[in-house]
Amino acid sequence: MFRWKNVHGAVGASALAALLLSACGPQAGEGDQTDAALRPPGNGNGSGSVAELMAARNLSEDDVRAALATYTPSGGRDEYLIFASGGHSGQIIVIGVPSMRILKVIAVFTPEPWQGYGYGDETDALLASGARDGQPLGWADTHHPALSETAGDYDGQFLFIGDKANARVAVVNLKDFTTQQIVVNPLIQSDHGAAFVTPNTEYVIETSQYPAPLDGAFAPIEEYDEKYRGAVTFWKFDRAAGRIVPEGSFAIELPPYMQDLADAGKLASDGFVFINSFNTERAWGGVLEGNPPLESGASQNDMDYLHVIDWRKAEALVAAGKTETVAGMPLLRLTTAAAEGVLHFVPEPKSPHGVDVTPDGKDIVVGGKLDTHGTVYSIEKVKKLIADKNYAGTDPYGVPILPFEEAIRGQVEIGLGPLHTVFDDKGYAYTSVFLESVVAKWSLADLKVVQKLPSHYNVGHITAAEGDTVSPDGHYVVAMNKWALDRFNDVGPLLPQNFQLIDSSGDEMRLLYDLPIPIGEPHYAQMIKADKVTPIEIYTPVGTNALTHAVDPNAVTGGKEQIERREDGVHVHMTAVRSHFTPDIVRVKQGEKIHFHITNVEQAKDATHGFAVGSYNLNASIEPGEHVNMTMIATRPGVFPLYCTEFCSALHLEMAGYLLVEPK
Ligand code: K7E
Ligand code: CUA
Repeated sequence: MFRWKNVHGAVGASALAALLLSACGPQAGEGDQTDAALRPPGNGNGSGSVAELMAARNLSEDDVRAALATYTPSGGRDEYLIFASGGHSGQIIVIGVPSMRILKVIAVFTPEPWQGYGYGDETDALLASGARDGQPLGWADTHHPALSETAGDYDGQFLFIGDKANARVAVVNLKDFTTQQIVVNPLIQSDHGAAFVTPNTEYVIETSQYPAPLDGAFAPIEEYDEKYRGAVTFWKFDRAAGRIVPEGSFAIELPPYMQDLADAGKLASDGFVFINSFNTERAWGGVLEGNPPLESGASQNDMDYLHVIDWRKAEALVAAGKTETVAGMPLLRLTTAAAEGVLHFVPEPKSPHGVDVTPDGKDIVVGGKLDTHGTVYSIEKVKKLIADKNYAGTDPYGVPILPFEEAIRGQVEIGLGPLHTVFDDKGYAYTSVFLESVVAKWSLADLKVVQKLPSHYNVGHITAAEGDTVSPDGHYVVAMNKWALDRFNDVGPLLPQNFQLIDSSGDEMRLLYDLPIPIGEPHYAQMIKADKVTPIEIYTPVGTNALTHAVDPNAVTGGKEQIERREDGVHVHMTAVRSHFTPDIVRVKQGEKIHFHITNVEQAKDATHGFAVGSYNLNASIEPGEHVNMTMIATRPGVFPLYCTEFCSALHLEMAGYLLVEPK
């Protein structure tokens, strides 16, 4: 009846488990627990026996088993961390596994008030650096986070994420979980195959989605075939500096197909990048003009093209100066890429979506979307076809096409709408099947499905423990569901997304937990062993700027606080410590510019202070040892309380002062 060995987390020997085994008989509730039957744990039931609690809440043994596999006592730590895209919020969500507790929201492309992100000089400038052609952007459509890798393994140092709507990529430092950089791609107007990294994080890959003229210029849509293009950008990453270096980056021009997801080869396929495409029909809509809508125009062909890119060869051509500079970016032209063997196509069934390289790098799995198969390409075969120049033809842009049948190892019949695939340590792949709302587990060796687990509902991406590395852990899979329907209390017409934690350690997948995500649609996430990430606990030395990770030139030490009038305005050199600001009274004249330089001089973990001036949109979060700079112009006269916004001590409410703006 029980299969404790399938439950990850070693609960079998616990006293609670023993009690459960003795206390409860067989239960009916296999599989889904319907919400209508659940009763809250209150009403004194929590003090009864486990059997009584189960009966009172109508919990099955499966429910209790799942609870034991995820419950993390107070003070307990999680074994894995998920870094999930925050979708439309433009942020990143950090989630502990197996508890599924949300641990942090990392502010990336949008302001985050609690962290004071977007309310001070440095983070204002960082967000402003993400403007496109001077247009400030108030949101992002974040899709794919990518952890930095060393030798194909997550190394826990950096995190990257792409913004589909505005073709941007951001760099997050996992030393303090803060965003360091936003780069705007000058060549393309939207991206999707972003961010993905090469096995040693030499490059962060960003591929366009919707074709447009590459120089950002206008061209009539009727000139789509001639003037519209896609591109893949290889952003050079300088690990020591923790920054993308635009000067060392390059791009490759691609035909005006809609390039979709990307993955970097590793081990056997090291040196390659694979990018899916759809709309090789080059349809562009125009429903009022007598054209078919894009969705049908783009779905005519039985095959689209998997792009196989030899990035080391491209790198060598760039070094040899075989590029043109377009929009400030060295660009390898399509004709050069095709002629020099940088770019090859392999047909792929019909409007594919996910492309995922297996842990050994030998196979590339493509999800069919409008096909029921997962197609498994063999890099060995692909390499041989390329070496032999064994082509089935060329596309209209002269790109050689490899013969489909000779490039694949086989196909696996998965179901309706396979999208994304992740891997475990036992030779299994897990594919999200959108239309069928299941996670399909299949064997890489014989390409046979062994189990389908219902998801709730419409699973999009899927992530696995260390799943994109050369050595996945195999413990957990998370289905990232687009629809939640009947899973949670109703909260109006816009429902949360639903992350479902699945135990994948045993022979059969088991559903453990549902986590609603209420801030956007997180397309993708990566899951890393928690002990690989070793963030700092406080900023040291005192006065460190979180953006530069160096002592700020304006850092203030105790005893050196002062208010100084300079040519460029009033400089307030301030310290924060439990429970006062020094200075606490700031007197200025209407119209003066004020520069606040505030150092939290504390070195105690978690001793954060906030700093706010109401009515002036000033808001900082100053972590222990951190220094922030904020600028304002005292346009309106009056008396403005300034105060600490974090309940930092018993005398937190007294951690306050005044900004006095005297009328002219
Ligand atoms: Cu499938 Cu942007 Cu990876 Cu959405 S994408 S799910
Ligand atoms: Cu410092 Cu409240």
